[in-house]
Amino acid sequence: MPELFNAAQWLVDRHTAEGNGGRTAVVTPTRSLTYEELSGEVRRVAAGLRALGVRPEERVLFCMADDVELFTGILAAFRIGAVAVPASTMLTGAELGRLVADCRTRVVLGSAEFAELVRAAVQEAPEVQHVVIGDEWQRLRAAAPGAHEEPYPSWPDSPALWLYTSGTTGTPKAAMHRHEDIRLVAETYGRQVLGIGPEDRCLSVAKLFFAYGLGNSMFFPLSVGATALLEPARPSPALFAKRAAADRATLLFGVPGFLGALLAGLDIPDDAFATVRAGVSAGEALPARIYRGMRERFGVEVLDGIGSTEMLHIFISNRQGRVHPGSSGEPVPGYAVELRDGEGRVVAGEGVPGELYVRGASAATGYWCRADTTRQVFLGDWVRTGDTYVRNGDGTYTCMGRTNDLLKAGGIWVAPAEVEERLLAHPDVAEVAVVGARDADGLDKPVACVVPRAGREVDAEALVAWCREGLAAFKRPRAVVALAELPRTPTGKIRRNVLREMVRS
Ligand code: 3SK
Repeated sequence: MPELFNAAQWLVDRHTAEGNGGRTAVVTPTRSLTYEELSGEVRRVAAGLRALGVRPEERVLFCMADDVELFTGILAAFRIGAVAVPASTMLTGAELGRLVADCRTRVVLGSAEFAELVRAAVQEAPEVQHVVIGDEWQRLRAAAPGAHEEPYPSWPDSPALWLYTSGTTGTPKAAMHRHEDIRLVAETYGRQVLGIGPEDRCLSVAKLFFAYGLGNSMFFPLSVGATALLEPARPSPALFAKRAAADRATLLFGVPGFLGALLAGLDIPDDAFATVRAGVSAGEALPARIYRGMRERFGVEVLDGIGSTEMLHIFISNRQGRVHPGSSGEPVPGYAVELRDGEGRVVAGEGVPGELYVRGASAATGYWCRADTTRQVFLGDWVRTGDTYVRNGDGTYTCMGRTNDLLKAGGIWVAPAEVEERLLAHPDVAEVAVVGARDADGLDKPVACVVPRAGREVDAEALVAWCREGLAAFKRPRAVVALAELPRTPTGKIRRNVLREMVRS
């Protein structure tokens, strides 16, 4: 039999066993927990989940704010051998309902502020038997004896975590990760790139329901007995700057749009990030202007990198003191990358574009119940990213955009087809194509190119409001362009490259 490995034991209990239980594990705006306290809390929640009948390998879905409850809930699921499914709090009820139904969870946990969203979602998922919302959490954590129970004897390959992504291909699907993947990303990117140590204090704009946020705020700090600074609220630049200063953040994890907003914030003191020893950016390529601005104004060197939900975290990254501005950097130790042409042949040479493939042990085992998509994305040891890259002369890699039509807005995947479907349901819309338009910083924003129905007009504001009503807000088009017709190929395909050029100018 393989050795046993339980990620919760490794991330939490180990520190107390090694005599470091008194160190601070988590700080929120209202409370803080030592490792010993965190361990006790995780055990209580674990016992509560067991009392609900959650069995090893069963999914538990969380739609919760970044706070002690979500933090301990995810760790408790690992502890009892169940599968944590942290879901986005930014979805509509119907969107969340599809995830709840897809993962076939019987237990859904929600924070009070997302009660309405969770209640709407579970309407769509008849298999759900227990919904724990807001104050009911106190009953869950207090009800069950068994806090003394040992962690579930999981193996390194046991399933631990499912993360829904629309990346690579359109509809959301769960990338399935093992207990071992958590240790791997902490030891590769966390230790070998960030050099994270027990004195670090990690503050992340990305929430725990993103792979990026979960690494930043849980796996990396807990793997070395460091401190996670959790922020339950939506992170505005002013709030983030205040938290960073008040809680002496040493590692600051952002996305390009947010770092750009920090730079634009005239009310943010230049010394707000004086305690920060390194910044990190992921989600989309960091424009060189923002990299330089962060260094010049705040004295923060931001390490841009690219990761994916499929690989669990960042696998190409810049290094401290060796940043190539505008690039994603070099492969992280433990990962290999290749650029391939449309036929899957490796392309060599500086500046030759190709689709980025990555190989590394933290790759997901596949997508839950998506055999076809799994076969398209996970090719033996290699994983297709869907991003086009070039290799630079110094061994770094630069992103050229998406290989397919998907785009990222604010670092979050948006499937144009989903936005188009919503717009096509509007009575004024005959045809539509959603494409990414680059702003002045080179960041993509979804733009809807709309052909109105005969006798109707395109009312941009009304169409954006229509999207806001039926879709998560981040998916809404940031602009609407009226067209008499969509440009098409002779075989009738929309020429999205033409539209992209059109909306760019
Ligand atoms: O989008 C990214 O670059 C990313 C980074 C780290 C972990 C997960 C993701 C999707």
